[in-house]
Amino acid sequence: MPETGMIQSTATDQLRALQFANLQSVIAHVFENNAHYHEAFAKSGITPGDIKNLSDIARLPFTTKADLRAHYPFGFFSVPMDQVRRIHASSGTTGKPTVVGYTEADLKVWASLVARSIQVAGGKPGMKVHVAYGYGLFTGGLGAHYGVEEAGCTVIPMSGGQTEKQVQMIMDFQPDIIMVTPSYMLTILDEFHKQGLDPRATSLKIGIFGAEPWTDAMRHEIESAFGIDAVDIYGLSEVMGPGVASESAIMKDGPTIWEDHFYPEIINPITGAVLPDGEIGELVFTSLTKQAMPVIRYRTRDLTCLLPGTLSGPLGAMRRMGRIRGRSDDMMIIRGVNVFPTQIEELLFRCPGLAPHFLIELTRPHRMDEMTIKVEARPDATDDASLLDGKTQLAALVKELIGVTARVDILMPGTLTRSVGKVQRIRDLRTLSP
Ligand code: DLL
Repeated sequence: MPETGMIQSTATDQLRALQFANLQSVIAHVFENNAHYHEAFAKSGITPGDIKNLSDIARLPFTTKADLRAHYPFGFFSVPMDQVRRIHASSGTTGKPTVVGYTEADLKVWASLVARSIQVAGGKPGMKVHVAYGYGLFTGGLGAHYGVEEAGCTVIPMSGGQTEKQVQMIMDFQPDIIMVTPSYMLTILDEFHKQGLDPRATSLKIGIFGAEPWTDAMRHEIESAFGIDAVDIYGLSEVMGPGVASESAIMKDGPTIWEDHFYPEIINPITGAVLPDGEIGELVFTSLTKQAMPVIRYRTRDLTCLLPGTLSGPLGAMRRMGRIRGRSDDMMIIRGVNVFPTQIEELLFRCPGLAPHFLIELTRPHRMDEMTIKVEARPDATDDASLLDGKTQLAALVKELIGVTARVDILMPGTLTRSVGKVQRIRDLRTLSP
């Protein structure tokens, strides 16, 4: 009997060999069929033949969102339009959306990877899955949808919004699994309370949450409120959509990247240098099997690290990613200190009486950045003294653990606008401040 370590290293070798073979074909494909890459490779003095092993990937130029936008709408496709079966788009905060396309084979791979994600989350054929990610140009709804079918489950294509109806469908259709953003799950939780229903008494067993950064503290909040297992699913439109990486319900130790289809790297966001596994930096992906719109070294702007695989069987050779701390776009620099909304989220769960509904307001009243955390009181926290404690404690924790001074405003329950999809945690009023 070979030792487990030996099996693992064989599986890793096989995975690396598969990745390299697919990398070579994808590079040849984009060099021939994508004007942007043809030019970008030529500029870097590289031809597909120069890529002789996986680490040569570091010689290839990066791709950014700006590159995709420059070819809006369909100029980044690497196949003729008549081979594109579906289009999605991600609406950035400003300007034109980023458009992505899929061939029939791409859609099959996508469905199979979402199905794999559902399986590692504990989903079994025959289960019912309530999909509350938005349907439409956003990849969340339809991406989840076809994966549910591929997993042999029954899909309930609810989409986002109509929160009252979400609750009714959960009560009446008795789903086993829900797929939704974590922030919208909290909105659904409010609705359960509003209707006087017990969220722990539903048929739900598993929640597959993603599309926005969230913390382990939020995981515990959702798990205990609904009595379910909550796992993390990661993805981005430019690379595929939901299901680029997903977390096992047994391990709950961060999403495993489906490395048979996507090659991950972590780079120093400033120098572009590749960082070793375990170090935090910007996540970069290269498509290994995409046809319609492969991306080479796509800079996600998501900050995380790569960790060793922990799944059993052949999937165990695939690495995990740490929880996303945030996107570089969401990083606030308060008097020289880098702060992410997830850091605030983590801390507010430690404070008595504070609800997980918060908004960070940035102002610049005296030419100095100031941060105000507006956070709601929990509906059951009516006692002024404990709320004052929560407020003082949050400000103290933020000062001690993040190193910035924040003002904390406690709001009445229900004051902040609720999310129906991706939540917006920052309101930047700095340009408006005198
Ligand atoms: O949000 C795809 C998706 C849908 C993933 C449903 C998971 C579930 P985009 O709209 O292109 O695609 O946004 C991608 O969302 O670069 C991250 O910043 C963030 N994101 C996605 N999943 C996670 C996650 C979809 N699990 C951007 N944790 C990504 C943290 C996430 N951030």
